[in-house]
Formats: sequence, structure tokens, C-alpha cells
Amino acid sequence: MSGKLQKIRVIDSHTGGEPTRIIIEGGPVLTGDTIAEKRLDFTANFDHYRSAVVQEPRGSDVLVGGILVKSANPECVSGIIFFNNAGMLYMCGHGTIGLVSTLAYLGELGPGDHKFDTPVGVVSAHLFEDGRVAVQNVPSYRYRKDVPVDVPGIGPVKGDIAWGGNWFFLISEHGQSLVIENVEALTNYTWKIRLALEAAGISGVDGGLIDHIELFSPSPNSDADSRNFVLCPGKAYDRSPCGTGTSAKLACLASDGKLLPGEVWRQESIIGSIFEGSFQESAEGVIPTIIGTASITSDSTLILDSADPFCWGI
Ligand code: PYC
Repeated sequence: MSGKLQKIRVIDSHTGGEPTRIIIEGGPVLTGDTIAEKRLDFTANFDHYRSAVVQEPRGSDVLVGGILVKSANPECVSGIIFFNNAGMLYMCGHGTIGLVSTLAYLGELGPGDHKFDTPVGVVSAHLFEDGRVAVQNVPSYRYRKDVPVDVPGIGPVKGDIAWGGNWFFLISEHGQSLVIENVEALTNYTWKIRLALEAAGISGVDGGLIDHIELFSPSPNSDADSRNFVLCPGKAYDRSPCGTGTSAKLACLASDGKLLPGEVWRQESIIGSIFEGSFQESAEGVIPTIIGTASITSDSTLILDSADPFCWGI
């Protein structure tokens, strides 16, 4: 027996293995003059939609959702707000690549340049004829270098705090083996660091919560400059090299003089997918460009049945 049915049309894709689900129809109508205000409205008044779309039983911890919203900026195709199992993101690189591929699949945009409004600024995307997408991200920068944190159960750890559209703690000296077989241990290790940072009051600018932890190591793959493991806010690991995380890495490489403007950095994820990153200098840090590819995996309608005890997610 069913109750009142509500339908939400979504397009799913994955970018380097990391899934994105874009709401096309049936999502909440958000209010606010800016995308940042609409994001706050989503959090305050429509969190049950976030849960229904990305949490089980329709989604999973790894899924990133996105909702298209009207942008007041006439240069933008649309505004976009990304969210996950823990709450709202500020920006999402793999998600933006998924968004562009989704709109191309729907016939709403073609090869060329397109701008999107996000809660942290306008991002530009270029869709290539071969399906690759280049995302020019918001200005990214390293805030603090070599920040020590004492981590219960681990000991002292040092990392850089950087902004790439979300706040990251980037660690190169960790003694961990970045291989897929080690994902559970890597998750536990990085989660302890995440909690220790918060407990110690270590944050980004203006108390910004550092909710992404990123480990780096050399890659055995000669096509890649580095491999990473990225822990996302809700304890899932990023299957892609993480667009905002790669942006944060580029900002650190630029600050250390290890990568020059226009030089390419090939960042490999823990599952072997690669983003190509480069940057231009800017007054606020660097402007990263991340290139990747998304594949569409589903064009479907979510059914929200008011008689379903888990209608709004688990
Ligand atoms: O690609 O920026 C990204 C991202 C953030 C969280 C998951 N992916």
C-alpha cells in the first residue's frame, strides 16, 4: 500500500569513480538573493530532501548530490549547490565535471565555455569535443604550512591547511601505504586526524571547519605525479582525486615553488583515476584548472512515498 507519492528526477554520473546525482526536477524551491543564502535555506529548511536524495536507501555515503538553482548572475548557466551524507559542501570539483556532462547529456549545453554560480564564487567549465571537462575553480590558497596536531592513538602529525573551495588538511609525511587494500585503515587514520583538528580548535580562515583530510604519496604509476587518499566530511573516501582537494594541493605546490603557472600536475586517486591540474597566479592565491571526465550512469525518478517509514532517508 502506498501513501502520497512525490517524484524527483535525477541524473547520476561518476567522475573518476566518484558518483554525482543532480536533481533535475522535483527538488525544493530555495529562497535567497545569492547562492550562499539559498544554501543556508536548504540546510535550515530542506535537509530532509538532502537525506532523501543521497542517503540510503536511495543513495549511499559516497554519493554527492547537486541541486540546480537560479543564479542572479546573467553570465551563469545556473547556480549549483552540492551536498553529501554529512550536509552541504561549498564547491565540488568532481561534481562540477559530472554536472557539465549531465547538462550535455540532456542537450542543455554543448562543447565550449560555461559558467556556474556556487556558494563560494563563480566557476568556469569548458566541455571539450571528446567529453573531457576542464573546471576553472575558485581562487585557492594555502593558509598555514606545517601545522602540528597531536592525534590520540597516532601521535604528532604535521600538515598544511589550504582552501580549494572546501577546507583541507594536506599531509605528506604519514607512514601510510596509499593502496586500495588499505582503505579501511586509511579511513580510520584520517578520521582520527579530522577529530583531533576539531578538538584542538585548528581551523581554516574565520573558524572554517577543516572537513577534508588528504594524504599524499608518490605513485607507482608513471602517468601520475602523486597519489592521494581524500577523506570526505561524512567519512567516505573520494574515489576521484577530488577536484577541490587537487586545487588545494596546487595552491601548496605553487606556494612551495614546486609547480609553475601552466605546468601540469597529474593527481591520481586511491582507485587510480587521474585529474590533470594546473594553475594561473592570482592576487588571492592561484586559480586552479582541473580536467577530468564523467560518465552518465542513470537517468531516473526517485519515488518518495509518504507511507514509507524511510521515505526521507536513513
Ligand atoms: O571533487 O571537489 C571534489 C569533491 C569534494 C568532495 C568529494 N569530491
